[in-house]
This record gives sequence, structure tokens and C-alpha cells, in this order.
Amino acid sequence: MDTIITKALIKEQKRQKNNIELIASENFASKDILKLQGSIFQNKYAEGYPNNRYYGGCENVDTVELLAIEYAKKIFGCNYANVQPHSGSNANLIAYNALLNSGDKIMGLDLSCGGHLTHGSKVNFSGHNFCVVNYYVDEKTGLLDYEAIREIAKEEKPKLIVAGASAYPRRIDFAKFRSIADEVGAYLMVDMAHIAGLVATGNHPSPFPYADIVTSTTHKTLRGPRGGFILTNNEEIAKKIDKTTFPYIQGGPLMHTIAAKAQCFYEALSEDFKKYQNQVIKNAQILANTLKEEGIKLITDGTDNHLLLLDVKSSLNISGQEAETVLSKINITVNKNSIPFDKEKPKVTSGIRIGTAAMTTLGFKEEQFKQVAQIISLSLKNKEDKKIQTKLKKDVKKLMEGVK
Ligand code: DSN
Repeated sequence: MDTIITKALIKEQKRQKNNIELIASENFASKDILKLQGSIFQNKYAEGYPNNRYYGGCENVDTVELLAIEYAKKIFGCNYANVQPHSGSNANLIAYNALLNSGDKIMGLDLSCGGHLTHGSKVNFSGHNFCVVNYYVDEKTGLLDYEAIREIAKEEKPKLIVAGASAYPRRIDFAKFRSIADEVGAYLMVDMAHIAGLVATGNHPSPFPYADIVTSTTHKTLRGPRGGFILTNNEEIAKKIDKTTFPYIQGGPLMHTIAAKAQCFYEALSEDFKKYQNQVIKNAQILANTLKEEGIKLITDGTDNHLLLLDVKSSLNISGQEAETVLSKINITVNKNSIPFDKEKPKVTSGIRIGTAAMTTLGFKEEQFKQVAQIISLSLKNKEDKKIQTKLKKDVKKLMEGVK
């Protein structure tokens, strides 16, 4: 192997072994998933769909794609699944193109309020190809205000409403979104990328039967390979999704990733996965409560899911960027994140977003997460004190040594 790549790989292995990983969208996939991602399935071209391909020799990749589809339908309780989208962004690109024409109006959560780039940001295809209207969280509570969303929808009459977020710590009420969509004759699309693992195990209400179309990734709380998928209960929409995925947007499916997605779904159906997701929630609760005890402000004052959004600017008078850097020096990995109505630029921000999915996979429980919260608080409150930072880095090392 190229020596530079080898060195980078070894260093990355060390980084993942030494650091407390709190990025809410990351996780540690199982050995079986990694094995399939790096498997010979990657050598196979399989444009088309199972039993209907444009290439010969597809019998084995057909087996794994059909299995991935069956498992996905079983987990999420729906009738149709397309497991070919290469990513969550692609899944959203496909969903919009399946249902809309260029210039049609979509309505999604504002980026600084926790929405995603593909929910209508101007710098993304979604904001470029479609007419976008945003909805927001309530400025005081940080919560989705469904009546305000209803009013915007009535005024703007979007053709499609997106429910779902990248940095929203609370439960999303899909039934309410459905009633808003029905009132204005819009499609309801749910992007459940962040919460898919929670939905799979009943730790967050399901988007079905409310959504017309559900998009997701497989690598966040779902703990699978990096990739996307799309679900629906509507046969006509399913046909459109398939045609839009291939040949309209994508070419050859990534069969190694689809095999790994099948394994991810297989794991998600297990009792162990349910226990894991229950622990993700318990860990997020203790993390939230301890940070609050330490005087750190949380957007929405807590969490219902796997993630927390810390307002470090108003609590500690530092930016999200600075907090990210301070914590990275003691081997805690987080990402700076805009908070609702943030006055700072996206590269600076007033907040950080943290999540419990990855470290729960490594075996952290309430006891460890309580310590993590105390370390974060001490580190950010004493950012100039080298002695304290050195001691905290040692505490992190000790916590990571406890990981089997
Ligand atoms: N970039 C992902 C996240 O961190 O939430 C979303 O695509």
C-alpha cells in the first residue's frame, strides 16, 4: 500500500482509539459491516434493480440487495424501499426529483434552526433548483412551533414539506406535519437520517403512516455503512423513486455498500440493537442533566433523542469554533454548530452539537457520560489553564482505556 496512505490510516486508527467521539452524526460500524464495505462486491456493476439488471453475473448482488430491501421494509414497517442512494444528500436529491419539477416550492427547516443543507439552503442544489421557503423554531423555546409552521404553509402553499433535522434535539411530531401538509395539499417528506436508529427501535415515533416519502442515511444512529435509502408506502411514488435513482440521478449502485446496508439492517433487527438505542437515550439524558447542572445552556433545555445543542456563547462567552478547538486538544471530538438565530457566521457559531451514538457503541454508560459532561464543562471554563487541560486530557485517556 502507498506509504502515505498507510501512515494516514494508522494515525486515523489511533485517533479513533484515543478520542472521545461526540459528533452526533458519527458512529462505529461493526466488523462485519466494515468487511462487507471492503469486499469484492465492490467489483460488480449492477445497473438496474434485482432480477432486472443491465449486466450479467448479478445473481449474488441480487441476493444482497433483495435482502436489504426486505429488512428495511420490516424494520420501518413500510411497503417499498430503495437502498441504492449513495448518500443522504443523494436520497434527498432523488426524492425531490421524483415528486417535483424544477422551480416547485419546498418548505424546510432553516439551516441555523437545525435543518440540513439539502432542505433548501441557497448554497445547495435544493435551494438552487427549487423555490424555497423556510420554517423556524420558536426563538424563545428553540422548539418547532407547529401553528407557526401551519401559517407559513397556508401562506406559501409549498408542493412539498420536509420534516427532519440535523441539529434538533427534540421529538418531531410527524402527525402534525401530516395535518399541515394535508391542509395545503403538499407532499410530506421526512428526512430521518439522524434518528433512523431511534425510529427502528421505537425510541422515536415513526414517520409512517404520515410521510409520503422517507429518506435516510445508514451511518448515523443506524450504525451502518456510509450511504442512503428511501422508503414509501405509495406504489406510484415507489416507481418514481426507482426511475429517478437509476437512470436519472445515479449510475451503478455501490454493491459492496448495499451488502453492508443489508448487514446493518440485519443488526438493527436484533434485540442487542434495541438495548443499544435505549442506552443512547439514557446517555443523552445524563449528559444533558449534568451539563445543565454545570450551568451550560442547552437549546430547548434538554433532549429527547441522541443529540444536544450547547449554547456555549451565552453560557461561557466563547464561540462554537473555539469550544471545538479547546476540546480537540484534550481529545474530545465535537463539531461547532449554529444555534437558532445565531449571530455568528457558520464557520464560527455560538454552539456545539454533541451526541451519544458513537460512544455508546464503545460501551460508555451513564457513569462515563456524567464524567464526559464534567470534563467538557471544566475544560471550556478553564480554557487558558494548561495544568487543568493536561489533567483533563489524562482523564480522557483513562476513560478511553476502559473501552474494550
Ligand atoms: N453532515 C451530517 C451531520 O453532521 O448531521 C448531515 O448530513
